[in-house]
Amino acid sequence: MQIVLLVMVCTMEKKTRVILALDVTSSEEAMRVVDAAKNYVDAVKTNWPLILSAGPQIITELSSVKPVICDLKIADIPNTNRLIVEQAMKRGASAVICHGFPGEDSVKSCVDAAGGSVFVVTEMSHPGGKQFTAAVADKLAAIAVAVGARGIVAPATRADRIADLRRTVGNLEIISPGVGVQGGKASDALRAGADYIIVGRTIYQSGNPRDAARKIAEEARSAI
Ligand code: BMP
Repeated sequence: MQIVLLVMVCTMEKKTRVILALDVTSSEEAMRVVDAAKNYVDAVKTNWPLILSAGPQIITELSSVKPVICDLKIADIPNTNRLIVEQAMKRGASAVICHGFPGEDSVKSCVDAAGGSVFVVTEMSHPGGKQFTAAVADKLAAIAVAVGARGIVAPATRADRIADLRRTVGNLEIISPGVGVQGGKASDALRAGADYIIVGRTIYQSGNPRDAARKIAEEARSAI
């Protein structure tokens, strides 16, 4: 499993720049959407709706098709964070997403357990993201740098903030949700400095996930 894990971590391509947010609630639907969209996405992000409905083995199933980012938004004390990350990595996750607000020691615990492959949430993309996370986003990004995380999550709904946060994180990876239904544009986010955009409903709720993913990948390609 250790060897498989290393291979998956190393092979998240930077080709389409699209990460599919697979917030569906059955394994059948998940595999249908990922199979349709797989040629137009570099990775799949899975979150609680799918993990709770399909069971944690869905991480392993999906990882046979694409690298899987486990978006568990981990936010606990260091020991509990470590235990959560170990379970996700054991099942084939290529990366995990954690919150930074529990503090540097908690984020570092995730980084150690994931072999570095951790994205730290900064300013969140929804309107409420401005209420608390916006004010501390630069500090959260600085924690990601300090502990050697792989990257950060930054809002496509506020592309100017991606540009600000890029100045803080240097060459760490920026993955950016909020494209499509939330109002952000793939091209704006990438031009502002995102490495990847994260797209969910615009793909999985469309009647044709393959075409929807292709269109976003084309927009991404034209922006870089
Ligand atoms: P959608 O494209 O359907 O809006 O999905 C966006 C995905 O990104 C969801 O899985 C959501 O949990 C996640 N996300 C987000 O929208 N904003 C953030 O600030 C952080 C996220 O992880």
